[in-house]
Amino acid sequence: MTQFFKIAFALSLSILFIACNKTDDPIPEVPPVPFATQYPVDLAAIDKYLDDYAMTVNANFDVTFTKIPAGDITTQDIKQQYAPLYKTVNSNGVDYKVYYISLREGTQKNPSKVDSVFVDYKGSLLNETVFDRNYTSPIWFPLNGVVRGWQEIFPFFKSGTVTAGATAGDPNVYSDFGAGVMFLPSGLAYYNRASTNIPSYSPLIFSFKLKSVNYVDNDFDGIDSRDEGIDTSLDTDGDTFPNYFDQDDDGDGYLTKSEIRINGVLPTSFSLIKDCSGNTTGTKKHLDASCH
Ligand SMILES: [Ca+2]
Ligand SMILES: [Ca+2]
Ligand SMILES: [Ca+2]
Repeated sequence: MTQFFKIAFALSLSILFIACNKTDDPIPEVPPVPFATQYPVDLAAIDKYLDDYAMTVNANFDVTFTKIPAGDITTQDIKQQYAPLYKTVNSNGVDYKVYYISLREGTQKNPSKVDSVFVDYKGSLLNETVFDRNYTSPIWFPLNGVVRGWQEIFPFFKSGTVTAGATAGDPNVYSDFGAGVMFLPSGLAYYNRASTNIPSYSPLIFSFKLKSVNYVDNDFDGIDSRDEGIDTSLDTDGDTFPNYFDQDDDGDGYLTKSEIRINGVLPTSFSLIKDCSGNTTGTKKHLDASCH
């Protein structure tokens, strides 16, 4: 890996740190409690919320939560309405159960955990406080620059189709996009870092609409990060820089970007990259140190 990309890698980590701490009015951190101590508290609170609240979804996939009055035994709670799925996420030595609801999967591009997503979303606390809402004009976020829970859940969804507005200057029209809800334990959100609207150790609820996805090529080697073993931090040459942050993946001294070119042109998809025999079925050239 070149010195430039070692610097770029370090820089990206510092950007991530800043993004994780972006708050309008930071409040001093409280000492962190052990993650394994806080997690069962959060999970119990989330489970109770799913039992105590009902959820309504309108035609635009805007989500509203309503507390079921005591004594009301006819209104279905969220578990009964939607049977939330969950993903187990290991972080800081804890296996977190992360509930999510798929209202619609979407049809087009699904992001990896480092790609950028263009989303409408609403964030709320379990006490009904809405701490952030953007349901009308989507915003771009790099998934490696926001809370961990987003990285884990957005890959289950896809964007939809985009068409230009009827008249020049009209906003794009998005249809068939993915839409869902996630319920994050605080250990996969801001944990002990409080902000004006989010107290320390707050589980967070996000409802979202995934309007668009941009595939990211973190090391500019011509291969999207999602095709470079992002989930396993694959490191072919074992130099401690994962392939998606390494310009010479197999460490043979030849840049990936030059190894994968076909007649001088970068292939348009990972599957088209050649192996040493000129086929596409064997070990790709940029992952095979014995050829270039
Ligand atoms: Ca790349
Ligand atoms: Ca490497
Ligand atoms: Ca190489």
